[in-house]
Amino acid sequence: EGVQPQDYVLIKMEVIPPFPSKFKMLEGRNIFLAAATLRPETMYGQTNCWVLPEGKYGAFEINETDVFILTQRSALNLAYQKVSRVPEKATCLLELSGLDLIGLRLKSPLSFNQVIYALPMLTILTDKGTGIVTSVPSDSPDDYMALKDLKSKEGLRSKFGVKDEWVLPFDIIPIINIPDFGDKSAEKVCHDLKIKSQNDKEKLVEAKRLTYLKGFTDGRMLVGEFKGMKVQEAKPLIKNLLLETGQAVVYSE
Ligand code: A2H
Repeated sequence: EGVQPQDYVLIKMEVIPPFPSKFKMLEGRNIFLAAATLRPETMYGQTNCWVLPEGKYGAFEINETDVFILTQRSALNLAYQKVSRVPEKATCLLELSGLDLIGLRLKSPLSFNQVIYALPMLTILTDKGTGIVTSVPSDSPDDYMALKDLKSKEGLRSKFGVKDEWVLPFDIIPIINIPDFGDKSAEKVCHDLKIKSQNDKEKLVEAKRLTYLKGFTDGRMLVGEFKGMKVQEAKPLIKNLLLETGQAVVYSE
């Protein structure tokens, strides 16, 4: 971990009932996959959620009604940050693996897609954020390549039991314009750098560097309540909207 603290927004991606049998003991509660993002202004363009198939996750009690699914490490951090009902204690109700999460139906804040699915991403780090990542392929090179891999490789889908209808109908949604990169900046940069797959680590670092800076300084919102506004002005407004409406919480590490 770096020396500078990283401030994330945890997006509460609600699991839509009926729950799978493994989740029976959580019946009657509101269950959320808690995705850590640095780009809350991109949530309009979500196409899916990412989990690490072999990752270890848990369902943690946050308060009387809410349960968050995330890594144990991040649940403990959250408890110390007093988001949890019992400060400094993280109660794990159920241990889960990433494989248990693949295929969950989700309803996520601001998303134009009303229902999205939890899908496998092989490059998720378990020592960063919550181990849950929300996918915005228009603006994130990692998300763009991981979704492209799943769409183009039938073998990858079958390996993880991913149904075609969880992936194939979900197209990239333009949400931000960047003068030099257009309305689908991640696609353009991945194409220009000739990135082959989600495992093309070095080139993806470069793609992220290019889009992240430009998106923040020159990007403009194409959609939503702050349409037409510069990304750097809209970002704190959208973050506050998500926090004030209880659709997200802050998390730092
Ligand atoms: B970002 P930083 Cl649109 N493993 O959210 C891998 N990646 C993770 C992660 C983990 N455990 N936890 C969070 N992330 C991703 C949106 C987004 C993001 C866009 C564009 C760029 C971008 C939608 N995905 O990140 O290393 C999350 O994806 C570019 C870096 O802590 C989170 O924000 O700086 C970002 O990486 C946090 O990365």
